Amino acid sequence: MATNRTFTMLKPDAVEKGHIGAILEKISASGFRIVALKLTHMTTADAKEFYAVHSERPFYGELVEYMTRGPIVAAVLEKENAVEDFRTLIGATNPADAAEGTIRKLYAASIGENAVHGSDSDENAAIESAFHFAGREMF
Ligand code: IDP
Repeated sequence: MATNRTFTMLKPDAVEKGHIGAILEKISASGFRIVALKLTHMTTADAKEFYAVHSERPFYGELVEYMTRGPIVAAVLEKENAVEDFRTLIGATNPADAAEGTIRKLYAASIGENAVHGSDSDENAAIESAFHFAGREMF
């Protein structure tokens, strides 16, 4: 397994509830190296573009509203097998189905407000990282 990268966001609900420190600690303790990090606030246009793949889904409007209602933490993470291992660490989309000890099980309230994002492929990790960070912001 090659060392590679994934992209994550701590979503507005996680930031509002004061979980930034706890979630970043869990990410670091799980072997991920933070190579880019910032607090940022997505505009409506940003969220629509980021989640364009879901534009035909019934929850799209709700998702865009949620992701723009407050700041998020965006980060790029490095580890062997980063994309797959991070998806395992965050757990299922619906926290009710997430495994014990996963970030969504610990910190998410619902399938909509599920605390954290993790890229689903190496290709999307690169696209999503470039969406939020300039090359000089990734180390
Ligand atoms: P993922 O974030 O686990 O990859 P996706 O299916 O790609 O899940 O969905 C993207 C995001 O859209 C989810 O993380 C969640 O915030 C939201 N979402 C997904 N399904 C629903 C739903 O049925 N109702 C409301 N929001 C949803």
